[in-house]
Amino acid sequence: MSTLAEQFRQDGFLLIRNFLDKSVVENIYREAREIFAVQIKHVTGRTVDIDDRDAFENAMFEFFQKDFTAFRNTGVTVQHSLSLHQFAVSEKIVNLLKEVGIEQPVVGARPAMQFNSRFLSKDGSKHWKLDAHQDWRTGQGSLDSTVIWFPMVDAGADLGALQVIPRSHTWGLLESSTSGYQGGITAQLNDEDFVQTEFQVGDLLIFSAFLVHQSGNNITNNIRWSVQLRYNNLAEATFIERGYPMAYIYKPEAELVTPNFPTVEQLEAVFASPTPAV
Ligand SMILES: O=C(O)CCC(=O)C(=O)O
Ligand SMILES: [Fe+2]
Repeated sequence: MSTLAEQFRQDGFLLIRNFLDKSVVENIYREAREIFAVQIKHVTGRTVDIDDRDAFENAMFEFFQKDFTAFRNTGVTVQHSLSLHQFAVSEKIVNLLKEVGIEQPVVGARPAMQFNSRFLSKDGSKHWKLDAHQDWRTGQGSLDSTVIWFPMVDAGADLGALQVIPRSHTWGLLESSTSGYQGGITAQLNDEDFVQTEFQVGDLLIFSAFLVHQSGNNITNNIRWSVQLRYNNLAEATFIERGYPMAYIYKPEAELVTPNFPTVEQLEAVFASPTPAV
């Protein structure tokens, strides 16, 4: 057995240095900011330089304050970006999954991105970071279900990079206050068992969906931009036996999001010209 797979099975995670092409990460990060910039302009009236980190992130905070619904929807839209999805099924990632023993990977959930900052939380709530949890509880996929996590900016303890408990993937599914993302493990955990991970752009963390982990504490004024990818193994026996359960529920809104929209005139305008103005 390869040593990489051995170490992964033993520790429940691997932090692989300089694994990702920086330009690929930068591209996903850039597309995310470009998408946000459109709504920042729309909501705040500001044209922001996406390469001026502090100015851009201050505009993010202002956008969050001014229109929480648009902010949340834009955050979800960012998770649908083409660069992120392309990356999530890229050869590099698929090969890594196979290398750690996921023989037949399948996407477990939509690729996700997080924008962690206390300035992106309502009423001083803790909702911008996640308490100790195991991703398996939300995904409920194959027993070797695997998560990939990496920041798109250099991230250490101050920016609140992920904290993990090595080898906790063998502890079983721990009691938790909810199967959703808010709340967390209610079983007794020792703070000192958590290891603070630290990343340069290009480093990647891959871990078992049973590994206990939590968000670090971002004490900076910047946003911790990170990506989470989840996979199951189609070849894993209990996953087959359980009929490939899919616990992530993905469904349309029951009501029209924008009442009385669109008008016939708006549609006519869209379809009128053979070369629509962009
Ligand atoms: O990025 C984080 O701080 C936590 C992410 C995480 O654990 C998750 O999305 O399941
Ligand atoms: Fe998680």
